[in-house]
Amino acid sequence: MLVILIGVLRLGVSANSESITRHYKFNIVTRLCVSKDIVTVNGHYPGPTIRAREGDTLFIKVTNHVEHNVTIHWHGLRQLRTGWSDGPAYITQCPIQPGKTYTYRFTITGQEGTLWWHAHISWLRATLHGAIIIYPRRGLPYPFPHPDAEVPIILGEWWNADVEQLVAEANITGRAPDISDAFTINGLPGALYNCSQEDSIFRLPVTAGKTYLLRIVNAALNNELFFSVANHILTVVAIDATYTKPYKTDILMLAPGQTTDVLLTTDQPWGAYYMATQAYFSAAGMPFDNTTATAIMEYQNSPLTYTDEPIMPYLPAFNDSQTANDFSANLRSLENAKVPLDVDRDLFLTVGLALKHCPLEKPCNGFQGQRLKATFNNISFVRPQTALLQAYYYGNNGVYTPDFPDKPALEFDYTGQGLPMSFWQAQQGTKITVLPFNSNVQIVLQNTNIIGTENHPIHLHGYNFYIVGRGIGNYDSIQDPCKFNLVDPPERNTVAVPAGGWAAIRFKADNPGVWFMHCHLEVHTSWGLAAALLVENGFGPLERLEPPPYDLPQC
Ligand SMILES: *[C@@H]1O[C@H](CO)[C@@H](O)[C@H](O)[C@H]1NC(C)=O
Ligand SMILES: *[C@@H]1O[C@H](CO)[C@@H](O)[C@H](O)[C@H]1NC(C)=O
Ligand SMILES: *[C@@H]1O[C@H](CO)[C@@H](O)[C@H](O)[C@H]1NC(C)=O
Ligand SMILES: *[C@@H]1O[C@H](CO)[C@@H](O)[C@H](O)[C@H]1NC(C)=O
Ligand SMILES: *[C@@H]1O[C@H](CO)[C@@H](O)[C@H](O)[C@H]1NC(C)=O
Ligand SMILES: *[C@@H]1O[C@H](CO)[C@@H](O)[C@H](O)[C@H]1NC(C)=O
Ligand SMILES: [Cu+2]
Repeated sequence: MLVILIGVLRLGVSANSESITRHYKFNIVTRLCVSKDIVTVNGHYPGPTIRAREGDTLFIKVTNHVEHNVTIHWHGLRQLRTGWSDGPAYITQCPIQPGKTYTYRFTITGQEGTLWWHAHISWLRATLHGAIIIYPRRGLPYPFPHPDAEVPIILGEWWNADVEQLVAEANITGRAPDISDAFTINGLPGALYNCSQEDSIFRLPVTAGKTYLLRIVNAALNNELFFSVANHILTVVAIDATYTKPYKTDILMLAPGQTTDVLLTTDQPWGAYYMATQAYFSAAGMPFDNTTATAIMEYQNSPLTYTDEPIMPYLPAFNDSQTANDFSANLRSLENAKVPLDVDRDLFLTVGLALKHCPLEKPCNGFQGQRLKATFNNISFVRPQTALLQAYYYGNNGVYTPDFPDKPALEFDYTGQGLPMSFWQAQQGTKITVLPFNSNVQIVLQNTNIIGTENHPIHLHGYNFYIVGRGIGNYDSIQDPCKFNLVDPPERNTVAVPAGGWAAIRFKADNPGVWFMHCHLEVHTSWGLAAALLVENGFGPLERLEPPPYDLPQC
C-alpha cells in the first residue's frame, strides 16, 4: 500500500542552555507487512524511537493519512498540566480524524529511562507503537556505569488477521477476540515459527567484554511476558523510567505497558545466544498465544557458524505465577522514595471480570449466552461520545457523573472459590473519582475470582505511583498496611495486580486534569476495566491545567 517515509525531523531550538525543543513528525500511514496492511507511523513497525533529555519540550505533529480515527498516548510521561496531550481517545481528546492533524506538546520533567508511545484508540496500538528514550540532562551521568551501547528491545504481539476487524466482530458476539499468532522482538518473530526465515529474526551483534543497556518495552496487547537471554545475567537498573537498586536476575516479567532497563555484560564464551519471550498467562483454562519469539545475540567474529543452533534460554512455565510475582516483589527504588505517609483519600477497587445479558433483539454468546465485561467496583466503563477532559473544562453537560464509589457496594470473599453467579452481572456507567489538588491518595486494587482470576496490569495516566504492598488473597486493611514498604518501594505507572491477590499504590495528586486508569490488557479495557480520576486545580498559576491548544480535535 501507500508508503510515505518522511524522516524524523529534529530541529534544536534552545530554550535555555540545558533544555531544547524537539520536533517530530508522525505520519500515520498503512504499509504492506507479511501479506496484510498494517497501520504504522512513517511506515515503520515498530515505529520511530523518540530520543530526548530530561527537561526537553517535545512537539510531535501527527497527521492521519488512514481511514481509522487515531490518537497517540505518551505512555508514562507525566504530562504535568498538559493533559490535552495525553492521548487516550474520548478521555483527554477526541480522535484525530482521517486527513486531520494534531500536534502533541509536552515537557519531560523529572523522568529518565525508557517509556514508549502507542495509539490509544481501539486496538490500533498493535502496530502503532515505539520507544521513548529519556537521557539525563547534558553532562549528567546515569546512576550506573555508563554502558558501551544501548539497544531498544520492543516486545510486540502479532495477528495474521486484521486486528480492527477482529475487535469489531468480537464486539458483536460478546466473545473474546481471537488470540494472536505470534510475538515479536523489534518487529520480528524469530526462529521458532513456521514462516521463519533468515530475515525474520532480529540480530544483535555484540562485542565480548562490553556492557549493553537493553531498554525493554512490553508493547503486547494482551499478554504479560517473560523475557530472558541465554546464559547472561540481567541487572535491572530502571523500570517505567524510574531508577531501581541494581537487581540481578536471569528472568524478567513485563506486563503490557511496563518497561525494564537492564545491563548485560558480554562475559560468556564466543557464540550466539537467543533472547526469547513468551507469555506469562495466569487465567486458568483460557486459550492464549503460547508461541515464543526469539532474537539472536551474536558475539562478533564468533567461531560459531549459522549451522550451529544458538543457545536457548530457560523460560518459566506459562503459569509460573511464583516467578512472575517474585520478580515484581524484588524491585526497589534506587533512592529513598517520597511516599505519602498519610493518606487523605483511601480507595478500594475490586478488579475483575463480569458478564452482561444481551437484549433479546441483539443476542450474543460470549459466555453463557452473555457479553463478557470487566469492572472496577462492579462498574464497567462506558466510553463517552466526547472527551471527558473537554467536558470537564467546558462544564460537564452530563457526559460523566462524579460518583465513582470509593469502595465496592458489596463486600464479599473477593478471591474465594465458587462465587455466586448473582454477583457476575456488571453495572455500567461513565463514572469518575474527584480528587482535590495535592491530596495523598492510596488505591488498593483487589483482584476478584468472578468467572476466574488473572493478573491485571493496571495503568494510571498522568502519574507515577509507589507500589507499597502486594499480596495473595484478600487485602486485610488492619494487618497488611503494617507490612507496607514506605521507604524504597518501586515507582511505576503500571502495576501487575497478582492473580488472586491485591496491590496497594500511593501517590500525591499534584497533576490537575482527567486521568484514565485502566487494565493494560487491551481486551479487558474493551470490556470496561477502566475509570478516570479527575484531579482538581490548585490555587497557584502552576497548579492549574493549561488551556486547551487551538488545534485540539473536536468530536
Ligand atoms: C460495541 O458494541 C456495543 C453494543 O452493541 C456498541 O454500543 C458499541 O458502539 C460497539 N463498540 C465498538 C467499538 O464497535
Ligand atoms: C505450523 O504449521 C503447521 C502445519 O501447517 C500447523 O499445523 C501449525 O498450526 C502451524 N503453527 C503455527 C504456530 O503457525
Ligand atoms: C499451544 O497451544 C495449542 C492449543 O492452542 C496446543 O495444541 C499446543 O500443544 C501448545 N503448545 C505448547 C508448546 O504448549
Ligand atoms: C500449570 O499448568 C500445568 C498444565 O499445563 C499444570 O499441570 C500445573 O499444575 C499448573 N501449575 C500451576 C502452578 O498452576
Ligand atoms: C454488581 O451489580 C449488579 C447489578 O446491581 C448486581 O446484580 C451484582 O450482584 C453486583 N455484583 C457485585 C460483585 O457487586
Ligand atoms: C471518528 O471520530 C468521530 C468523532 O468522535 C466520530 O464521530 C466518528 O464516528 C469516528 N469514526 C469512526 C470510524 O469510528
Ligand atoms: Cu485486566
